[in-house]
Amino acid sequence: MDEELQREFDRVVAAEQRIEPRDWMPEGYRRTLIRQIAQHAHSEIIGMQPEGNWITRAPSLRRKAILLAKVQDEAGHGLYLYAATETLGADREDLTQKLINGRQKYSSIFNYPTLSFADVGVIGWLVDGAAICNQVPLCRTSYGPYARAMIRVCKEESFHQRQGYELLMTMMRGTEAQRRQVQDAVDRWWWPSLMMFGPPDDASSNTEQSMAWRIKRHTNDELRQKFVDMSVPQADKLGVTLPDPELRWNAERGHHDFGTPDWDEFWRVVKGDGPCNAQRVAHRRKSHDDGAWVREAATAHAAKRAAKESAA
Ligand code: BYC
Repeated sequence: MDEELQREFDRVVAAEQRIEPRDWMPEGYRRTLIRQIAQHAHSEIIGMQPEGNWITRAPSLRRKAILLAKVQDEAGHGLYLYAATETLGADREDLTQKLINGRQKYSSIFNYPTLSFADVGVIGWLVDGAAICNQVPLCRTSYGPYARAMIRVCKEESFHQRQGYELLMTMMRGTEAQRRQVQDAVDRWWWPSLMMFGPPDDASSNTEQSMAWRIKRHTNDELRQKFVDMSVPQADKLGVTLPDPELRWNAERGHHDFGTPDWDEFWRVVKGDGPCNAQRVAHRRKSHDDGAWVREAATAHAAKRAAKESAA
């Protein structure tokens, strides 16, 4: 029986059809999806903090409204993704506990500080740009609810990226000090953005199996290369220098060559020792605690209603 179910699963995946919540799936597939989607959800929720830092200090009403909308979108992305994990049998409260107890990961990128308003623009351009590069292929991931969530997420991400690029264009047309601020932000965010794609393929423990299951559609290095190739002309147009002396066009490969990210730094940040890890998790834990009364009130309300309905 199990063999038959496995054959059907393999057939659906190979035929580029979608596995749905009601379908049989190997336990490892379910676990891998919960791991990846939960990390993705946590990243969206933790990712609200670095930019949220600038909402009260945005330089104009227009910039504040844009930033508010973007940060709210991220909360929405987190919710779709937590909902997708629930279709796999995960429990959202359990995932939240794992995040605030440091037992589940979120993207390394959100452990760096946002030091100036130019960081808001650079996060939009580079961080959301990297997110799009990584997530557009996930619209074709083999698990239906994840693939469908990604379609909407990607539409919103592309607005996020454009708002960032437009902000930077505006600053680059401004004063010399503003241009310096943009360059400084690019210098700080470039390498961490390359690290978002995960470790090099030969150090990526999950890629091979995730590619076979068509959860991942490209390897970490393939997507990182795509991102570099995409960003170089954008940096040129913006008038900033990407902080990599080894970055150059390789006509033979038809791609840019580029330097090696500091993988020791990456693993330190992933293991919890980045510039803002402790602060990000503490903030998330406090928000969760502060929200306890809302959850209690909602649960009490639901129980009362259920009691009323059953009495009626
Ligand atoms: N940071 O075998 P690998 C966003 C972990 S949200 C931390 O290659 P995989 C946005 C990895 O989990 C951005 N940890 O893993 C939000 C694994 O550890 P475990 C998030 C990382 O899963 C708000 C180990 O290292 N995007 O863009 O095959 C505002 C070995 O790695 C990282 C997603 O989550 C990292 N950067 O590939 C703006 C997209 N990289 O779990 C923007 C969905 C790796 O075995 N996720 N690790 O203990 C994916 O596409 C894949 O999970 C990854 C990693 C490419 C990220």
